[in-house]
Amino acid sequence: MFLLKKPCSELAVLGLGANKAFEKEDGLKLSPKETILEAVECLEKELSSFRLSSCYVTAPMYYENQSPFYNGVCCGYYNGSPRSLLRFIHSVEKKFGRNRKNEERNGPRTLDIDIELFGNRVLATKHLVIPHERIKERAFVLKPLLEILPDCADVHTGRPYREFLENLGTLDGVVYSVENWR
Ligand code: PH2
Ligand code: MG
Ligand code: MG
Repeated sequence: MFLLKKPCSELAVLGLGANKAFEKEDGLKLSPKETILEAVECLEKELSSFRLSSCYVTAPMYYENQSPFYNGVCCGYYNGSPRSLLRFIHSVEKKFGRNRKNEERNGPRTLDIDIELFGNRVLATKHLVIPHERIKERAFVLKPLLEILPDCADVHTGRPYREFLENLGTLDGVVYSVENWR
């Protein structure tokens, strides 16, 4: 009798962001939007029933003196641990020019992928906090998140994320536009 390992897919929700062009090794330049789209092709291979929000052009938060961000949220079922998902995400960021050693905190980047949610899990380690600790203050995450998961709720309080978005008030000057990816 063999013990079959139980498949343990959980719905992973990822935040995507970019505001700096990425020059590939062959000299081809990708706009932030193109970079996210190419990264999505990598993510799609690891996440089943994959879904992607529209593309949101947003005002930079925290460090305001930089180009607008292209943001989106994607989700899909991931068969592995949050830690292994994080390792995978880091490999994708690196493939698209991310170099954590020489970048400013909250500054310009070719690609940023954050784990926002991982099923109903709550996790707080040095390298990974789930749900993402800043999700509730970020319209650039909440708005696309609610587009693909309208009833999604905070695991700590049970409050729907739509209430947190409402609490942020007007999105004028925060979300500049909503676009198609292609
Ligand atoms: N990411 C940051 C800092 N500020 N602002 C917006 N609008 N979108 C982002 O993705 C973003 C940001 C650091 O990761
Ligand atoms: Mg990040
Ligand atoms: Mg981030």
